[in-house]
Amino acid sequence: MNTFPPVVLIGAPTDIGAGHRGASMGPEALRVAGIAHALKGRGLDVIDRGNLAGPVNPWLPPRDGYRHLEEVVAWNRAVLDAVYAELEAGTLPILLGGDHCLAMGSITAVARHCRERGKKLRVLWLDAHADFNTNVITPSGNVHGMPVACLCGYGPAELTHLGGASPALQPGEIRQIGIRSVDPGEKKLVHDVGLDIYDMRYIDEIGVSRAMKEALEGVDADTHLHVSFDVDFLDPAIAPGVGTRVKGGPNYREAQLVMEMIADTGRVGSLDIVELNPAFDKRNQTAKLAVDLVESLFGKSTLMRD
Ligand code: 4U7
Ligand code: MN
Ligand code: MN
Ligand code: MN
Repeated sequence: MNTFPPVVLIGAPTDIGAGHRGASMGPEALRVAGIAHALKGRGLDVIDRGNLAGPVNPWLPPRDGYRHLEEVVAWNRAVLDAVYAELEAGTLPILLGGDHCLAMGSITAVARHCRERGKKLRVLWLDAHADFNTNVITPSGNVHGMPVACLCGYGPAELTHLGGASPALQPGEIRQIGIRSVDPGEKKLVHDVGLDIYDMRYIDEIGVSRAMKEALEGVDADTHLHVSFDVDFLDPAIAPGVGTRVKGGPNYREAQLVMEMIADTGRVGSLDIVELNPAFDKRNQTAKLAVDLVESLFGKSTLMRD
């Protein structure tokens, strides 16, 4: 028997923060890959709320180190309101992105919810990238490379104060897993901030199992676990459908083990699935893989282990 509340799918079809077009097709690709059916197969109640609306992508060059800042803010406000409403209603929101800038809205909502309920928050950031750039150090101006920095209070007021108070998140509340691409300025900033990063070198040395045990340390009955799953976390050999491929990511079994160990905590309260880009995919294989992994995240496993 699962102990999950009803899960709610919220599509955010935009690539407003990305450097390639196409993540806007992510929500539909995940639906076509059968995400609702798969979750129902886990015994969950699933409600698909359809897609949020927001500004079109004007596809302009960066201004003051940000591309499309105004549109990024509009999309994140919509995400924040939608995710917060679900948490208030006691459901488990799954954000179908969309690019990773949208995690600012979802995590700001989750953080506000946790503060109000006196719950502990732990964010697991599964990604090839640290997403800790600012407008000064960014090599691209793309805001999907900045959400963690903004959540921790480093960024423009429009984004750092999305939910009112800033920072939305303390660096100590987040664990990054699978990281293997960090830009030069970003490297110094994550070091200075003291971000807890389980990069691929560390995972290679100690293995997924030990790394995940460490990343999940301190998660207890009072903890809300938010998983922000950037699909480029996965090795591009198994997940080509992303805009920013970085070789040397987790293989199929390693990724499954990550999800299975998160599931074992029983504390998953919200999820982002972002950066899926069907324009780069082959026969929707990356979307299907993401759905397969999400099944594990919600407790699918080969054997009964309790
Ligand atoms: B994603 C990058 F320079 N760091 O800032 C940047 F390598 O959400 C990539 O993790 C950011 O996919 C990738 O543009 C953002 C680049
Ligand atoms: Mn990312
Ligand atoms: Mn990434
Ligand atoms: Mn990306």
